Amino acid sequence: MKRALITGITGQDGSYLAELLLEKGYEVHGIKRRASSFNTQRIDHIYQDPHEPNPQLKLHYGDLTDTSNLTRLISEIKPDEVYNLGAQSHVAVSFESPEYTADVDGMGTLRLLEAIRFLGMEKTCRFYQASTSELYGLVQETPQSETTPFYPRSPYAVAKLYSYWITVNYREAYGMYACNGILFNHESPRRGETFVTRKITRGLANIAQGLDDCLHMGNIDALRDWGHAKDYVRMQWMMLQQDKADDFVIATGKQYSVRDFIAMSAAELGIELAFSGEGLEETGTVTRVTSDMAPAVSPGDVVVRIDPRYFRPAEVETLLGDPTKAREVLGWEPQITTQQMCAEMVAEDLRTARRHALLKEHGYDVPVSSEN
Ligand code: NDP
Ligand code: GDR
Repeated sequence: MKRALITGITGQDGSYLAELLLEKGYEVHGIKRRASSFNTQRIDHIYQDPHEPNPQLKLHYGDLTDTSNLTRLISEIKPDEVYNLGAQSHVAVSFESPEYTADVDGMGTLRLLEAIRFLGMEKTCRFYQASTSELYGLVQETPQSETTPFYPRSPYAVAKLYSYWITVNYREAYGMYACNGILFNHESPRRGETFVTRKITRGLANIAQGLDDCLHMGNIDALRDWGHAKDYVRMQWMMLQQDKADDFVIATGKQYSVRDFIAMSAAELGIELAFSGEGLEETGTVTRVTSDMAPAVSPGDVVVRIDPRYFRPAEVETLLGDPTKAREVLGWEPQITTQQMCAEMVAEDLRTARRHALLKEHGYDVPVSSEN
């Protein structure tokens, strides 16, 4: 039986990857951070009572900033595969906390690689690094492939650039089986609420049910290549099953603007939108409502406004991936389209919004979050 260690197991990708590896018969170990409230919601459905005989999922407290903790865990667990998915993963937040982001997203990777090497496991333990399309930043060619030059545009991307190269370096210097997956944006109903797709699907579902009245957005001209997280974690596992370690771009090869994604999500709720005005004055107004999923919305309602607070000091305007190498070498193809992913996210957020609307109608408190 293979043993895997996942950093970031409580995040979007970590939860899907843990499911996949359990299905494949792995013993899965995950590092979770100590927090003042529960942070395991995404993996609660696969939690196994440690008092039961032979649990296949085991959680350990730890942190990517803590060298001795990581070294001890790797020495005790002796994993065959390490998936480094843990990160301060929000690009806008990295401008607010650049040093912490560098420590976790850059140095954290070095700590893991060095622990594997120091423990003499460099020939037995395979390593996956969660690299990112943000490395391309100010893009030098379109579409972006494994050979496109990098030009990072945020403290997050600069930290991830270090991790990309230190992973390549440990492969070349010590013969480690270490891979970078250069993943383009991928989403799901488990996506963090402050990333743009989830902010949109959740925000519009709340507006449809009368729990909110407007979405406040940043740069809706930004272009992204959005896939489904389930497809992308499958590829993370595939990358560690090859004869030779290598780096791969994972993307759909299709591009949409944030504005397109807003319109696509609204359409899933039976809301037709028209955008008008320019720059900070642009708004999204309801022109037609064609279903009973949005009882609180009427034609003429302004449901999208621009708020400069969500603009970034340096923006990544356009990303479009070329997944040819993944298709040709690994036989990987995404199975879920951007539209299908959007529909799944809207359906899930609508279910929650309906539940909250019902609670509100009967005089109960509805959970609200100040985060956006
Ligand atoms: P999430 O933000 O959903 O998950 C991040 C995970 O990292 C969480 O489990 C979080 O724990 C954990 N984490 C944060 N800080 C630390 C720390 N100091 N020590 C240990 N763990 C920590 O991200 P995703 O699942 O979306 O992404 C997974 C990885 O892939 C990340 O590295 C991200 O940068 C990268 N990536 C993501 C893409 C995407 O589109 N989703 C695209 C390309 C790369 P907690 O739950 O406690 O916050
Ligand atoms: P990104 O994802 O920065 O690409 O990083 P995000 O969803 O945060 O932004 C995508 C684009 O949308 C624009 N945008 C907004 N973004 C947010 N979050 N909130 C808004 O209100 C808003 N309005 C417009 C952004 O400016 C941006 O252009 C994600 C993360 O998962 C990274 O960890 C990962 O490495 C990359 O994807 C690939």
